Amino acid sequence: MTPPFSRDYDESDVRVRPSRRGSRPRTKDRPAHDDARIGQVTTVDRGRWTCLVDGHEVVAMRARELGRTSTVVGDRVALVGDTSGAPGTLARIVRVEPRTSVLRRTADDTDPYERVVVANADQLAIVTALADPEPRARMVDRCLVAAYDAGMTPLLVLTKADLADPAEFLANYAGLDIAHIVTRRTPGGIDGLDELHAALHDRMTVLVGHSGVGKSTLVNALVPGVDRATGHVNAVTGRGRHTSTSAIALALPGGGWVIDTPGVRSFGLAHIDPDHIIDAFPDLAEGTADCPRGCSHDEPECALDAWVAGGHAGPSGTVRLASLRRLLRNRGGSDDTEPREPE
Ligand SMILES: Nc1nc2c(ncn2[C@@H]2O[C@H](COP(=O)(O)OP(=O)(O)OP(=O)(O)O)[C@@H](O)[C@H]2O)c(=O)[nH]1
Ligand SMILES: [Mg+2]
Repeated sequence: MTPPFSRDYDESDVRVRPSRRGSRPRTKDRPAHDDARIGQVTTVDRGRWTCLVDGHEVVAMRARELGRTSTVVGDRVALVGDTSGAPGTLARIVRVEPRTSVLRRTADDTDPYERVVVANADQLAIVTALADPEPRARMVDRCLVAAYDAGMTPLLVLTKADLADPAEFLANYAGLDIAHIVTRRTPGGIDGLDELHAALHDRMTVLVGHSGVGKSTLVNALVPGVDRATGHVNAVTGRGRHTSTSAIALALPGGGWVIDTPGVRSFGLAHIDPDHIIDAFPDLAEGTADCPRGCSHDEPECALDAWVAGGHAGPSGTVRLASLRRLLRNRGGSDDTEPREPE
């Protein structure tokens, strides 16, 4: 139970009771909140939303009038009430501004309940350790699908190159135009940070990946003064410990945002439209004009084979088509991509 708390009432608490025969739907009676201040949600914890408003943190609750719309990290929100951010104060979120992107995932592919992980991010950094835990191409593929579906730019971040060579794993992505960065721990810190800083500059980037791949370690190195907890990977099972439990957006010193998220077991992808994925392959998308209606693009009648054979997609067309089909296939099916316990 949340303890009751007192707060000042203001004009936004006034509710107009619609008459029984009134024709105006109740939702139209909402106050306009012209006095609201705009903030950005940086983290959510037990029914409290922390928002950054003009450079200071304001803790807020959601107003009842928001109904069932979710409010997640990255959302831009309108706040009323006490927005001073002074200790013990609580503002109210009365509106969620239109989102430029939403990253969704489900617990698994059959889960009808989609969760919005983060709003308004424009880059998805898929963080994968080259060892400890072992890299999983299937997990990366599924994150790529989620990025394409959300209209976000994917970025591959391969960590722990001090433990294994990246070449073999990178070969899986040769056919895709995905930027990648390799980082490794050295006695002096983390190598590859300058490249990572450059790739994140002025963007809103969300880090996703299995537990233990080093997301929080990177965030600690990128943002001065931040001290996210990091956890060891179990030597026997190869699993991380799910150290981070909530997402947090942190401002990067040179401009831009990085969002650390808790490790996920898998990236469930219910309800993804194959055409969204194909749109991310402009050299191939054009070739689907001759496909039969409702083509899965992974069947004998698919026009893409002829398109590629005709050289329309350039010399790397064959590899790219194979990569596209792998993504389309990995969209469905069961998914337990996290390392399994030894039998
Ligand atoms: N050898 C090596 N270890 C690393 C590297 N980066 C991180 N680690 C270690 O990997 C372990 C897990 O790191 P975290 O940063 O907690 O991983 P995370 O992805 O945030 O994990 P969750 O919060 O559980 O999702 C820690 O013991 C880190 O010290 C690296 O480049 N090389
Ligand atoms: Mg973490």
